Amino acid sequence: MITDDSLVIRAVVRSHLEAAGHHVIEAVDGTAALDACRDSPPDVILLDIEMPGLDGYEVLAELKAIPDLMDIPVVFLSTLTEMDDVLRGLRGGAHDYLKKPFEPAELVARVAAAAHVKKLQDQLRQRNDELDLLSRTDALTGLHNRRHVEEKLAYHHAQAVRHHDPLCALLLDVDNFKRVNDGFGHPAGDLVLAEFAVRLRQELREGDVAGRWGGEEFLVVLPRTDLAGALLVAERIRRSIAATPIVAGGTQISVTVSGGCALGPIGSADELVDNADAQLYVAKAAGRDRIAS
Ligand code: GH3
Ligand code: MG
Ligand code: MG
Ligand code: MG
Ligand code: MG
Repeated sequence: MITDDSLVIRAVVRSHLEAAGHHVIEAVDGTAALDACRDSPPDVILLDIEMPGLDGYEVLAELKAIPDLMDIPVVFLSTLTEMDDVLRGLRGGAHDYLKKPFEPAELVARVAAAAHVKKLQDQLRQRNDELDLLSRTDALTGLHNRRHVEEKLAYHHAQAVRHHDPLCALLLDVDNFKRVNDGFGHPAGDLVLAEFAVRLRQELREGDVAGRWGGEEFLVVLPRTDLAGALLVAERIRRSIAATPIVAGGTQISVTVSGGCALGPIGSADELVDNADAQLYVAKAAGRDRIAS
């Protein structure tokens, strides 16, 4: 994006950059530039300093205050050629500073360098997002891992307290899972857990949270859900598991699941899970393949 109040400068810059294969958009002043950036952030911003309204330094300061825009490289393009002007721009966070009149080849080269920085930044950000997701995900089931589901629970518990909404925690534990491992092998047990997670997810709505709590234990957080609603979900999950054997390694493995359901918000998120755990124990003691609340 070229931001300059001079139509001639915009046209000249555009023609050089387009000749070099860039797609160029124009902004006639600082306000227009900020609006255009919010709409669709460019890879590089060429920025005049002396303009009516916001000057280039002010535009830069605004950009640096907007998280989504702060990493876009800004290249000043100005008739201000004093070292103080240049330093002010660079210290304000500009990527580069070019003086007018500029050498077209130099402009193109400096814009290419800025675009390269932007590309590396985007790759870094994407890689970070991927790592972030991995660090929150249980590798076997693809569900949230324990740490992440604890964070989600804490968040939804706080929301429920604030908005006086009901919230339920459902702790699920595969019945006699040791027998699955003993009878079919640990890898088959893993496949059973993975398929369990698939069926679990199928029964949940958007906004419900499911995580792997431990080996063959799963925590489901049901925001804005009362006990009757939670029991409907829990029963659906229980039936979906019991109804159809899981095919693992060419064999059909029949499993059931028990669940403990607790209504909140009560004291703390931990207490809510403790209550669900106590109910899970009740379900197990009562013969398994059932939900207690
Ligand atoms: P209960 O009905 O009382 O829950 O009986 P259970 O056999 O399911 O309970 P127990 O806690 O005695 O055994 C759980 C088993 O789950 C033991 C453990 O080896 C197995 N397990 C835990 N994590 C995994 C896993 O990631 N993969 C496999 N294959 N097995 C696991
Ligand atoms: Mg100007
Ligand atoms: Mg268990
Ligand atoms: Mg156990
Ligand atoms: Mg178990």
